Amino acid sequence: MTLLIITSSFIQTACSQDEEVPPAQNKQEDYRFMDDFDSFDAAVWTKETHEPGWVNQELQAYRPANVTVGTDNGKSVLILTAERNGDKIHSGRVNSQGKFNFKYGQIEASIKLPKTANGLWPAFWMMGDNGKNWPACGEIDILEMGERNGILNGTTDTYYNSAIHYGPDMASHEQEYHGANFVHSLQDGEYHTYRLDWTENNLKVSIDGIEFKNFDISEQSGRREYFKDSFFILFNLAVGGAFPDIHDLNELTALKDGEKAYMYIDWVKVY
Ligand SMILES: [Ca+2]
Repeated sequence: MTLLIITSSFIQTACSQDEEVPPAQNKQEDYRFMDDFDSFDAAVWTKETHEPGWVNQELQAYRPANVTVGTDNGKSVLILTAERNGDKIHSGRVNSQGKFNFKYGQIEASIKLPKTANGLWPAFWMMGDNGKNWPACGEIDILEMGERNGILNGTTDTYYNSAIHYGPDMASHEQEYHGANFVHSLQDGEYHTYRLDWTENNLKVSIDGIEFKNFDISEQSGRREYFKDSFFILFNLAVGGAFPDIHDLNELTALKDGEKAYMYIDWVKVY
C-alpha cells in the first residue's frame, strides 16, 4: 500500500513559508511519502517499455512483465527481474514521472541488490519532472553499481557510483561523477539503505548512514538552476551497455542463458 501522509508533527509557524525541511533527525512517521510495496500502485509508478539499445547501449528490453510486487524474507517488495533466454534479455524499469515528485528534503530506499559481476547495472535515481529535455531537466544518480572499474578491479560488490548530470542541451552536457569502493559489500544478499539529502546548496548521498559523496549545487557552483525543480524517482536493473562496458552477450557472466537476477526494493520514503 502506498501512503501519502501530510505530516502533523511539522508545526507551521505563522511567519514562515520556508520550504527548508529539517535535517536528518526525522522520525519515520514524519515522512511526506512512503511506498512499502504491499501492492503495485499505478497512481504513483509507471512500468516502462523500451527496445534494447534505447539508451546507453543497454542489452535488455524493458517490459512491464519484469516489474512485479511480491515477498522476500517476509517483506513486501518491488521486484525488478532481469532474465536471459538465448540472445533475448528482458528487465524492469519504473518511474514516478508526472505522478509523484518532490523538491528538497530527503529520500531513502531499502534495496537488496543482485551480484552485478559481470554485466548487471542496478540504479536508483531521479530526474527533473519539469518537461525539459535531458540534461536540462537535471539528473541525480543516487545509486549505481556494476561500473567497469569495479569489474576491472574485481571489486564489483563494493564499487559504487553517484553522479549528477546537467547542462542546457546534449552538446553542453556536464556531469560530476564519483566512483569509489564503499566500506562494505553492497551485494551480500542483505538490504541496504540508500539516501539522498537535498538542499538548495548540496546533494549528499549516504549508504547505510555513511556519507559517500556531497555534490555542491550552491549558487557559486553555477548549477543550482538544474536542481531546483521537483524531481521524480526511477528504479531499474539494466543489463550490459556503456556503464559496465559490456556489449557482447559472451561477456555477460552475471546472467547466463536461462538465468534470472533480481533487484528488490523493500520501501522508499521521502521526508
Ligand atoms: Ca516493503
